Amino acid sequence: MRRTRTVASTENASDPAPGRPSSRPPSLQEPTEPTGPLPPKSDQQGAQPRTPTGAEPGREPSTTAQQGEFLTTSQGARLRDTDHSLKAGRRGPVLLQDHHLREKITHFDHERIPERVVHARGAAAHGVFEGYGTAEPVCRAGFLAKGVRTEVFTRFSTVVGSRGSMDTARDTRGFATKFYTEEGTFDLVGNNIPVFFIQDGMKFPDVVHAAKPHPDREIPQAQSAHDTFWDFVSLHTEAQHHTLWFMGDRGIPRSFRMMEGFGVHTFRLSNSDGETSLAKLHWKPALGVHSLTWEEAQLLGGADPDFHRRDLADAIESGAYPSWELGIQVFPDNAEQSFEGIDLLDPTKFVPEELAPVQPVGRLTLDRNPRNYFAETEQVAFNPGHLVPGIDVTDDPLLQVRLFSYVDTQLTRLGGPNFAQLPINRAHAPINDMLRDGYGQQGDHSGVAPYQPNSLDGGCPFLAGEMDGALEDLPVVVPESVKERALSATFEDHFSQARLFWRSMTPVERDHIVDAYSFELAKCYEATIRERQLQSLANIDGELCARVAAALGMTAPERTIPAEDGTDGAPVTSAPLSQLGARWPTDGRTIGIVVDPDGDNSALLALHDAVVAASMTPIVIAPRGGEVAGVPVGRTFGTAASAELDALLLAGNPLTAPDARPSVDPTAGAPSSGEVEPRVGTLIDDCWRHAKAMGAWGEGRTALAARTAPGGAGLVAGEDGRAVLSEIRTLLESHRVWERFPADA
Ligand code: HDD
Repeated sequence: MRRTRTVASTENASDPAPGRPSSRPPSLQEPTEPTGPLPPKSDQQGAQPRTPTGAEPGREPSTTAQQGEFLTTSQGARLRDTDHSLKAGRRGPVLLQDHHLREKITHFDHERIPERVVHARGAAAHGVFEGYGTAEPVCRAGFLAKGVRTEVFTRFSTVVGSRGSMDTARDTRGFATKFYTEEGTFDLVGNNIPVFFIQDGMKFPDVVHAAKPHPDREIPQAQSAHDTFWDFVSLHTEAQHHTLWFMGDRGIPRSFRMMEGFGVHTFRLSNSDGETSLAKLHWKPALGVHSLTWEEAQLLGGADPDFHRRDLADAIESGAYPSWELGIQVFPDNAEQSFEGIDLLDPTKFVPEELAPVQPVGRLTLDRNPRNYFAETEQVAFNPGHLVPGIDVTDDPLLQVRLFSYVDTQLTRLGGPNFAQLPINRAHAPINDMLRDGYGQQGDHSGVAPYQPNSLDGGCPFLAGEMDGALEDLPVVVPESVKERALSATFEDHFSQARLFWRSMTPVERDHIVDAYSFELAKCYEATIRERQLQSLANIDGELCARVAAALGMTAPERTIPAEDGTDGAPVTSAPLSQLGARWPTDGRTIGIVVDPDGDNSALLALHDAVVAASMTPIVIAPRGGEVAGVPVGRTFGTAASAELDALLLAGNPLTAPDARPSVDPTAGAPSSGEVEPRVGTLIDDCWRHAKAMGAWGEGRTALAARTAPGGAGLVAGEDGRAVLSEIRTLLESHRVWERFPADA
């Protein structure tokens, strides 16, 4: 059946009737007069997978852009034409009366909404949370009860960059989860770092102004490596601890799937007997915590700015669903609200797991990609004030200010007070509020008495009692005090936990931290800022300061604040802070397989399938696109990049450069027969430098041996691709071949 119509012209009698071929010369024919649905393009024919991961594209109508038979206006009137404005004559002026034109352009003009003032760039997924029931002794929230499954939506983000900035910038990552529970929506709006920049929300605009691009030239984008940022953190030494975390590897995660998440603040939990505890909330990723190298992060910023977004969507689409365990650290709800000398209301402090173990209370699994980025990921509105019975806030002065900020920002960003009615923000619990009218109101409320109590609407709705699962204002004692603009003296130590973090790092992680500070501070023009920051580093740790000062060619200052390690039972190091040393599942890891299409590829399909069966993603890399032995080529030699891969396999082909093969690398010179193909050689070199596991078999071993050190760590040479893959997978469990990084480089 034909779905399109041609324009019936009333002006030119010589025009053909609708649907008939035009008699005008081809150059004068309208370019857009399709007479039926276009045939599929050649790459859409046959059984070729069309999604990036090879998953079958959705066929149901809800996954198509438009539904219904005819294109209509927003009022449902069917349209004959949507390509031509209504004009006074073919070449005449456009008529104001063209309703469809005005509607189309007006709507387009207003398609954008303000991006988030922070956390503008993000990616999200739907999923499910299942409670273990283990939280019951301390928390009565229904969604934590054993076996209860709750729908969730999680959005990950960078903080500083704009909506179009790159994913791999060095930055803190947001980790915000909306639990659509039966008792109302609970939002856990956290980060991938357990401490925050500032102790009082009053300073939030200041730290954000300092971190965002300079207001005169609006540069640099999505960077902390600039004067205003380091000016702020060196003047506000409370920011030093958080900054150290993201100067470390956690500032450049390998994947959203491989990040921890933290609620940061201390929350107050209550159980069904009304007993309260203080608690910190943690997300522990099933895949472990892993990072890019700084070089990879920078390269990906250009080669694939959507790296994290793509990684999340591809993993979910291919069935490698990321998951995290929710855990709680529980502390007695004492009058001081402190634990082992740590003020639990100070958001620049965390509690080492050695002092309070993280107890698992449930599991989050993300298993569905959003269908529409704008409707879901862009319009989702989180708020740390969205709480459920059993979970309450504390007096942390950062959290208290957040409780104001999140609703306030949505009023501008989402255009009015009814953003909770947007589908992604709608609670899954029954809603029976008395909020009325306002911009964007979708409700058609009945009744005459939206006030409480009333006698005209039968007194409805009624107030819930304790037994009806009502939110409770816990009877917390507010100590007698005076109004003042000040912080508690227990917030004054800005350095000892930063020192704990630094000392808990392995040598290679310390190297990365030194390199990061050296990079960032070298980008600051003002010497006074560098000097002041070195002073803070000296107060954290002398070795850290000396190494950064040496890299900057500056003199390391002496510490001005005494180090107080080990006081109050605080550990000097904390093992869980390091990302190294354990082994993790390899689900969703990306394996590059370099092949020569002219070689023997009889085992390639089986190898490809073995990678898929191991829940990893194979990417075949060949000199040209198309297919090799029934496997689609994912990258050509010219587009493959080490940064995109977790490991590299060199299939049993020679991978040498024939004399005639042109080199794309002008510095490589003309390769002679027998040399490793230059682009494959560069790929091997990069994978070596990025400490990727590499394997080869058959003739592929020659290429690997030619570009790597004999007996080098993380290299696997064998006779058979499947056996090599198995060893590579074991190496991948440690994420990288850490031995390749010189410990004292
Ligand atoms: Fe915030 C967004 C996390 C302090 C004000 N914040 C935002 C998001 C995350 C966080 C993950 C993105 C949510 C999304 O994906 O839509 N923010 C944090 C954490 C903090 C924190 C972990 C400290 C522990 N934030 C904080 C303070 C203020 C804000 C102190 C203001 C005083 N945050 C906002 C905001 C944002 C936001 C301006 C921007 C967009 C939005 O809220 O919806 O209101």
